[in-house]
Parts: sequence; C-alpha cells; structure tokens
Amino acid sequence: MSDKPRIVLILGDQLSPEIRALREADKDRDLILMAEVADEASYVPHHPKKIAFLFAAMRKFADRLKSDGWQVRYTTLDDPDNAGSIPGEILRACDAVGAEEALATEPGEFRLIEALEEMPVPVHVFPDDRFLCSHAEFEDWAEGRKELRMEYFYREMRRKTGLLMDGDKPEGGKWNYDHENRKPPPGSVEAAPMRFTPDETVEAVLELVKSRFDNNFGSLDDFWFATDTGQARRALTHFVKTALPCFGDFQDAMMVGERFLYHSVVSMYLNAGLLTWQEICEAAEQAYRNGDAPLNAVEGFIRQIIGWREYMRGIYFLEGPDYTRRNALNHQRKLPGFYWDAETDMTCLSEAIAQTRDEAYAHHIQRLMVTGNFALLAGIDPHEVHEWYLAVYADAYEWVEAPNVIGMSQWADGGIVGSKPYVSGGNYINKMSDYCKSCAYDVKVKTGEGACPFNYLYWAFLDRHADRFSGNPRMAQMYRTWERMGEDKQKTTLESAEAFLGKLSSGARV
Ligand code: FAD
Ligand code: DLZ
Ligand code: SF4
Repeated sequence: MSDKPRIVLILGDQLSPEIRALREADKDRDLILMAEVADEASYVPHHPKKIAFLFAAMRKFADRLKSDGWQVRYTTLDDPDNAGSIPGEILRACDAVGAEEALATEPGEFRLIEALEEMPVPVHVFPDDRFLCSHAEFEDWAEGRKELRMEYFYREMRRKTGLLMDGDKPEGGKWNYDHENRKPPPGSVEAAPMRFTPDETVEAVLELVKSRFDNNFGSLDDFWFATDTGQARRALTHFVKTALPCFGDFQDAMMVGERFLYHSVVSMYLNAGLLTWQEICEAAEQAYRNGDAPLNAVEGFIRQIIGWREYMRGIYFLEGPDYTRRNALNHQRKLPGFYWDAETDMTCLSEAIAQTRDEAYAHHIQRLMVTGNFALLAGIDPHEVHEWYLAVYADAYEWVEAPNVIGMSQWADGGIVGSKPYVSGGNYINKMSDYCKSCAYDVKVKTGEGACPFNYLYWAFLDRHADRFSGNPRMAQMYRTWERMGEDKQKTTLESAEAFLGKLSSGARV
C-alpha cells in the first residue's frame, strides 16, 4: 500500500468532526483540504451573509482540525494562487504534496458530485451519513408506492429513532398534532434567536465578502450568526428554552417586523454541519419530557427535522440531476424584479423579501405561502424561482432547496412532493398574518385595480390549469366555487389577472 499522502476534501457544508471522509482519513498520512473558491461562491449570486457565515465557519473549523492534530491546507478566496474551483484546488493540493488520490464525502448538489467524478485523479466519495435515512433506505421506502407521502415516511423515522415513542405507539396516541397548531399571529412575540458579536475571524471574513460580493442581493450589516459548534449549541439551547413552547401554536403565523416569531433559526447551522439532527431532536424531546414544552410544539418541531428534512433529501437523490429543470405546468414568465429589491406595494411580499435581504432568512410560511405562492400563481419559470431561493437563504443547498421549491412550492415536479399545489388567495395570508392591514391592496376586494392580486391570480391559476387539477378530489370544492361564480364574474376575474400580469411583465411597479 502506498504511503503517499491523500487529499481529504471538506466542503463548506461539511463542517462536522464526524464527517465520513475524516473518519476514513489517517492523521499521520493525509492532508485535509478546505478551500474558499470563486466557483462555489458564485454559481448563484449567494446572499453576502450566507457567504460570510460559511467562510467564517470554515475558517474556525479548519483551526479546530489543526488543534486536533490534523494537517490542514486552507485556501482563502484572496489567495493569488487560488484555482477558483474545488476540482482545481484538489489538483493544486495533489501537486503540492505529491498526492495521487483524494477522499471526499458526497456533496449535496449533483453539479459537484459530477465534477468530482470527472477528476483526472481518483476521488473516493463516501456517503454522507450525517442523515437519518440513507439513499438506499429511501429508495426501499419509495419502491412500489403510488404516492410518496411525507406523513408515512415520517412515521417510519419516528419508529427508527424512537423519538417521542411510547413503546411501539406514538407519544400521546397520535403521530401528528398539527390540528392544535397554526394559530393566527399573537399580539406580541416574546422570543428572538440568540445573536453573536462578530469576533476577529468573522470581522476578517466580513471585510473580504464586502470587497468581493457587495453587488449581490443582501445586506451584510448587523451580522449575528453563530459560526462554530459551541455558539450554535448555545443558540439551540436558547431556542428550546425561550421559543419551542410556542413553536407549534405560531408555526404558520406572519407579522410585520417580526422576522423569526417562534422559529428555531437553526437550519443554516444544521445544514452546514455545526449541529446534528440528533442533538436538536434530543434537546426538543427532553424539553417535552421535563414538562417545559407541550407535545404539539415538540412533535411538530421534530417532524420538520426527521420528517420533512429527510424526506426532501430522499426526493432529491431519488429524482436525479434533471429535477431542477422540471416544469410540469410549463410556466415561463420571468422572475419579477421586486424579488431582488422588495420594491412592491404588496406588503406580504415586500416584508418577506426585505427581511430576506436583511437576514438571509425567512420562515417556512413566508417562503411557501408568500414568495412561493405568488411565483406559482403568476406562472414564473420554476428554474428562475429555484435559483432565487438557492441564492438568497443562508440554509440553501440544492438537496434541500430544490425539492422544497421545484416540488413543494412550484408543483413543477408534477406532484411527487405535493398531491396538490400550495396556492391560496389573499384570505389565507390575511388569516395567518397582519400584513393586509398595512397593504396598498384590499384583501376583501376580489377584482379590479385595488383588489388583492392573490385573489384574482388564484382563480386565474385554477382556470388556466383546469385540465390538470379539476379532477383532483382535494381541489374539487374550489372548482365548484369557480363554476358557481358565473360567466360574468369569471370574465372580470380573468381580466383583472391579465391586466396585473401584463403590468408585471412590463416591469411597472405592482
Ligand atoms: P423551523 O421552522 O424552526 O423548523 C425546524 C427545522 O426543521 C429547520 O431548521 C429545518 O432544518 C427543518 N425543516 C422545516 N421544514 C423543512 C422543509 N420543508 N424541508 C427541510 N427541512 C425543513 N430549508 C432549508 O434548510 N434550506 C432551504 O434551502 C430551504 N428552502 C425552502 C424553500 C421553500 C420554497 C420552502 C417552502 C421551504 C424551504 N425550506 C428550506 C424549508 C424551511 O422553510 C426552512 O428549513 C426553515 O424555514 C428554516 O428556518 P428554521 O430553522 O427557523 O426552521
Ligand atoms: C455555498 C458555498 C459557498 C458560498 N462557498 C463555498 C466555498 O468557497 N467552498 C466550499 O467548500 N463550499 C462552499 N459552499 C458550499 C458548497 O457550495 C456546497 O458544499 C455544495 O453546494 C454542496 O452542497
Ligand atoms: Fe398580500 Fe393581498 Fe394581503 Fe396585500 S392584501 S398583504 S397583497 S395578501
């Protein structure tokens, strides 16, 4: 066996001491490679806070590996010899130490998996076993099923982990307590995520990102994210204590100026490897067992992580590299300019987009029922929508973003993730938020100039796709309502939608 060093690649979202490639590596022989590269930083115009978060967390993780005795080669973005890509950096590292092979953990995006496969040196890619469900296990679960419904997958994951189980029965007798959740917005919010003052490493990265990515959508001001595991664990403990008890109740609520409500804001830490799904779920379960958080909150929270998150990853790898190009509804409109500057009179959209610009964060219902819902109703090209989400959120990597956008939000996969499209008129947004109170449009008005655009766009969407959806039993009631409206009202509704979409396409302010 050769004793030449091997290059061990650790990517920006693989910052876990237990990452597989590291477990395969030999401290005395191998060289760890971490690299800030232009290709990864710009394959979509990432939010500057996302780049700063990852670079700072990468630098701190590299220091941690060094102090654990590993040989680490770390390339900064401003290194004049930087090759600009992950494959280029692997080759440069091979040349530098005479290595002839590399080890890696499977990346979370097909484009990078393919790039590693095409390398002129052998790269041994190991499965990313930081997830609860392997690709093979998901394939087995999916095999032969007519519909891949998350709820059934989730139950298997509950049984597998033993989380919130009472023997072989679900805790409290039910698998899902969602009917107790989803209350309208509270009067005030008594929680906020833990914030961290930038240290020397973060300050240096902020300087670099400011000098290189200042033109990207997103503000770098007031950077407060955790950038190492110690900080991320403190943020988790703080969430469990202060916000988890209300997580279920206000999971779907939205409020002007309230960016986080009772959400955990841990997805970016979890996806980058600073936290594990086990420690997050165990902390939540413990809060329930100690009587500090109710079952509806804890079950709902754990379901998001061992249910939705694992299910989404399963779908991405099951469906393959062409998934992000799916466009089942043949939507072709360009993404409106206001997605990049929040300049719209629709309060729900301006709130969700402005906070995305400021925080690289929006919670689930903002992503699904505001920015996603609008894009779907307006018939925006799902690939453009996908690239926007991939760029603007600090937690976005294709394995989790694409099934949420292409599948759940835009129904562009033809119904693999969702049995019906997530569309709604203004009523839903009005029920779950206080946005409509300060909006230039009137949510109670259905057609014409001042009417809430979600109202007529909703019916125009149903009408446009009647061939596909009118036979769907879950949508039959809505089609009956549309039919009952009568020809005149239908005509005015469709004319309102057409006028609005014409204005949107012309680039005029809406
Ligand atoms: P909480 O509301 O506190 O939920 C707890 C955790 O559950 C999250 O941290 C996350 O890890 C997990 N989770 C919840 N819902 C989902 C879901 N649908 N899919 C996967 N994990 C979930 N999540 C991402 O991590 N990255 C993305 O790029 C991403 N893009 C999305 C795009 C759209 C259109 C939609 C509708 C959802 C997307 N999500 C994405 C899922 C979800 O919106 C975020 O995980 C969540 O908002 C992160 O905030 P949080 O940590 O406060 O979550
Ligand atoms: C998102 C990202 C960014 C912005 N920059 C880097 C980088 O410079 N170096 C790196 O190793 N990883 C980065 N990443 C994360 C990768 O894009 C991510 O590993 C792949 O998309 C696979 O999930
Ligand atoms: Fe959004 Fe319509 Fe409400 Fe305005 S009235 S905030 S556009 S849902």
